[in-house]
Amino acid sequence: MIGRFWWAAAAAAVLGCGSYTVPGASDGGAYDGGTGYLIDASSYKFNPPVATVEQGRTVTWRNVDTIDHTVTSGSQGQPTGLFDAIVHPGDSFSYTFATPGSYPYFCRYHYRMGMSGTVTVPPPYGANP
Ligand SMILES: [Cu+2]
Repeated sequence: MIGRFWWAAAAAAVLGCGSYTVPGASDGGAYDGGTGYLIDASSYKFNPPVATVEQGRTVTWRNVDTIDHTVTSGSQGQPTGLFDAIVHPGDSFSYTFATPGSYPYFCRYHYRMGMSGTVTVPPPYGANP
């Protein structure tokens, strides 16, 4: 009974009413007013470095820095080939996450300095894990 109630509460929180109150909203990131989620690249960091977004959301990485960065899927300098973009200062790169999963990414130039992050897309409510 307790477990059942918890899931009902979680579903209500995810579905919400009107404005989105998904877990991603509390991790320092921001929705762009539409269906997108924003991550800023600056000072050799992605902010927020850990983001949780709903399936089907588009994440836009903005380079708000004065130097080039890349948004490259993979980790530890090993690209997976899912996405890989050089983003110049003032530019942005967007990717739509259609499939649940954990998506680590890094900057090719600065990953050794810790410039990396992860986008997590939880399975939709009701799906079998
Ligand atoms: Cu970089």
